[in-house]
Amino acid sequence: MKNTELLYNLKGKKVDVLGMGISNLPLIDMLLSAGAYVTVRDSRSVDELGKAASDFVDRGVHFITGKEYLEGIDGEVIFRSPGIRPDEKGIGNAVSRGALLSSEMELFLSMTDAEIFAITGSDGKTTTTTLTHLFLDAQKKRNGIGAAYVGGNIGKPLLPECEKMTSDDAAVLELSSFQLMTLSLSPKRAAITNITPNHLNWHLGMDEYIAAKKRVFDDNCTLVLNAENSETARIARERGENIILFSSKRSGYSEIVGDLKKNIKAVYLRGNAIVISDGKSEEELLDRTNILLPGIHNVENYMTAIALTYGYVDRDIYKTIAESFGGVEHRLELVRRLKNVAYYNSSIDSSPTRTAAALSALDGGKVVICGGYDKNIPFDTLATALCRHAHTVVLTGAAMNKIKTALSECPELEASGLTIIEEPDFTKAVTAASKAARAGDSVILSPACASFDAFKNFEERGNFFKNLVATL
Ligand code: UMA
Repeated sequence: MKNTELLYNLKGKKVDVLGMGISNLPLIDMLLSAGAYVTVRDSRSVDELGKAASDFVDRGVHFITGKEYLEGIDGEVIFRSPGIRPDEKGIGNAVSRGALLSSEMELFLSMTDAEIFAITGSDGKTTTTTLTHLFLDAQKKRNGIGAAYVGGNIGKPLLPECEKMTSDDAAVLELSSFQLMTLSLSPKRAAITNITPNHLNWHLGMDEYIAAKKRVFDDNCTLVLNAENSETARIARERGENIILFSSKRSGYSEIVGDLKKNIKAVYLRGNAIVISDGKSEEELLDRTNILLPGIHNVENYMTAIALTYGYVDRDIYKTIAESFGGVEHRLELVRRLKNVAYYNSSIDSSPTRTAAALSALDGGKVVICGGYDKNIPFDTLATALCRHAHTVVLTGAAMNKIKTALSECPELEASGLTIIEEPDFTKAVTAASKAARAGDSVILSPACASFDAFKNFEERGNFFKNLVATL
């Protein structure tokens, strides 16, 4: 491990940890072991934060909680949780006083020796991150040298693993715009799967959101970009070199690369074959019929992960994993077949584009359960997707009325014959969906919204749904 002294330099220093969630729990433990004086600041009380917080109190951690939790920050170093905006007044005051603003992820990046593979984007980043890790992990095991780690926004902080990492290892990171806002990376390879409006209740606007996503790459890394998304295509034009562009719609190097000529590769479909080309020759990497996961968006996820790992991974590994990988939990996860109806849990679908992608991945009649916490994003794309792909939608949660309005304004509503059922109670919404389903249909929980109106997170919502489906 390089830079061990970074952590141990904090011995005897005052450190403020903002937010005690998934990211910062192991950090607090490591700071205490390194001899720092730790103050944890969180809008939630020690009681709400639970046993982990009271255990930290016993170990000497000072807690400041409640409405004014960011007032009077006096540490030399501040570690920010992803969900806390860096421009909060209390943080700004501390920084102008000379405090260093950092994060658990930044500390990890400055301490690790592993090669970094970084993935961000509005949709598809968790599946792409998982695939990238599976590919590299299989290759490292085959070679018998090094290991592949996976972490970040996917839900696993990697800081505690840092000590055992060497330059033979790879760390695959899923990074959110919240994390990227204050991060500088030096990845070996980075990917932006796509950029569509998301988290606009947290970001000040699209410009800030896009600027955060662009922090995932530096001048030296190879950058993987989606040629079919207007924002990522714009980034490709701005950068102009050292890019792997992928496209599931166009076929052929020059069709995708156009005028960009400097060290550009393209990944695309030639018939069913996913190929890579440098403009001179094509190399076949995987047949899409080997991919177990449904939908063209999953073909795109494979294209991204293959582009990220191209040159690092033997071709047969792509095939072995494509044939066996059944998907990440809560992402179009098949829960049960009952009376010839398939029930899918896609609780991760917390944006309209994600729901649209999930719906287009499944064939046959569909009943969709939609709604949840309102992130202040437009629902017109969701309304169109529902009209095109579903015969019934069951609306629930806090955003129910907003989605209903978007549907009533959708020009395709009348011709689609979509049945709209309103059921604020989530349990009753699931029952209503099962009653509306006909033999051969799918019932899909694909909320197009975050879960925080009724659940702790999307996992809790997905598990609750799975339990309800089990009792139908
Ligand atoms: N908190 C405040 N004030 C705030 C925000 C949060 O006091 O304004 C407190 C909360 O009470 C909580 C603590 O800060 O106790 C930490 O909350 P957090 O949600 O910011 O951070 P973590 O629990 O560490 O979780 C974060 C990611 N959450 C967010 O970015 C909101 C997790 O992604 C991620 O898995 C985890 O780090 C990994 O280390 C979740 C997510 O929804 C799944 N991410 C978004 C997405 O994928 O679309 C970005």
